[in-house]
Amino acid sequence: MSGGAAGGGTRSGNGPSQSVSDDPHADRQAFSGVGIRELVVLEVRFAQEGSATPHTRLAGVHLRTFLLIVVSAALSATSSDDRNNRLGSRQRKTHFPAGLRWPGDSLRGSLVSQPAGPGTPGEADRAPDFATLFGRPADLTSSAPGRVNLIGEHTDYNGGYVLPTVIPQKTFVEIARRRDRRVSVWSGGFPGDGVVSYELGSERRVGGWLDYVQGITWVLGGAGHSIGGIDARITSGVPVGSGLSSSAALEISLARGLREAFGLPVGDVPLALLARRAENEFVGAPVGIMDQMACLLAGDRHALFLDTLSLAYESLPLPTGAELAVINSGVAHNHARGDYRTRRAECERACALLGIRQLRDVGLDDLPRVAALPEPLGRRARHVITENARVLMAVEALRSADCECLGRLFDASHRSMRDDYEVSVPEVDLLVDLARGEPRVHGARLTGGGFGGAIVLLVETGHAASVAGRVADSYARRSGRTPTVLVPPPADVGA
Ligand code: GAF
Repeated sequence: MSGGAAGGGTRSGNGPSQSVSDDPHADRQAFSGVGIRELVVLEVRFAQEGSATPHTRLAGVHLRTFLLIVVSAALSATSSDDRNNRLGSRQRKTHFPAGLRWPGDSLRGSLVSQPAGPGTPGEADRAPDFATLFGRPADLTSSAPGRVNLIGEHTDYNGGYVLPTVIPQKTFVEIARRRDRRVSVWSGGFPGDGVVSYELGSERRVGGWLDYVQGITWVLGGAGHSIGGIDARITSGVPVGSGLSSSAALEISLARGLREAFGLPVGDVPLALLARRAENEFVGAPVGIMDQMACLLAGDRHALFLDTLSLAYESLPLPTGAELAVINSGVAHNHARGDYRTRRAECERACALLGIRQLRDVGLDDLPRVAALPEPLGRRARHVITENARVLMAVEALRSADCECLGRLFDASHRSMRDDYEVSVPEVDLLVDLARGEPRVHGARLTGGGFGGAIVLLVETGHAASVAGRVADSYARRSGRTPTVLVPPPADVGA
């Protein structure tokens, strides 16, 4: 399975390089188990309906897998009500000031340099190094990877389940402490901007890439963490506008670097929550918690099974029988149009009509009630409910190394995102169709927020690079777009 290490960093300066602590499971919490009710209902529904609908075809999952699901759920289940009561009080409500504009791809598309490789600080050859920019060496280098979500899309802001892993491409932030409270930053995505500066405590949204940096210093200061000024140099290989979490990779690499530079007593999960808060409240993007948690905690060759309500998580090894491939469609998602915000608002409206707090509170047996919602709310809610069930099934497929089942879940997830949640675009559908036409592909789906971006494929081991290359070539011919194979990373292709 291709994939990069969880982001961490090295410390430099006068002495030899030092490792910045990046154990992705340092403050791991036990995963609390899944609700048996949803799983039994899912099984019954499949038994009743066979493969009559796209949502039951998700499913072409065989009986053995179902029995495994039910038995393992029975062993670890907590009652749905108990779980909701226990977790409900921990959920924070975030308010988004009216009129805030989404940061948009004007930022996301140019935040970091595109062509950087997976294992280097990602700089273009002629990019100035830290010493050239700031006249002294950096104290430390911090990093965080991008992420690819295997399944569980648009579930995180509904209190649901997600299953991301990391990609090899990373964002790097080199940092040197200053004696004053000035923050001076250079970004490889905006070399023409030169070094941009502001004072700690005077952060103001400017509608550009600097907002992500300001958001992190703003949220740390607001939470009472004592930081001083820094010089910082940002480079990245995480492609922007591709649904692979370039924003969170920047937030987390910077937050992690500041934690190290100033010895901040903040654990990984609180740091992820602060980074999400920076994006929600300073940048103005109403994202969920998946990306920050994945960039901080997901590990190489492992999927992070995350309950976004309790923030309990578990690291699950990816099966050795299959590899991932990730292909960027070359269609940059454009959340500036507000599509993501619209979907989130539709979910909230569905909840209001159903009389529930969030879509996590309903399961597959509520689908008849959900179907009575006005369009498109019924389909939006159906996606979230069935996607949550698919994540739980995917977890069981991972546990039993059932790649065929996992692939079918990928396919079903894509259909649900395309038809019910309507976050795909024709180019991405074409990529998925081409991938599905490959005999060694178990499944393929749009990954990330959608409206463009990348697809993730589950491919028989040993064939990811060749399959991805063929799919990308065929897509380029038919769409006129320029796709990029990100996983396996270029260095691995043909190896
Ligand atoms: C974006 C958001 F940032 C995530 O929180 C998540 O909602 C995702 O879209 C969709 O699953 O990446």
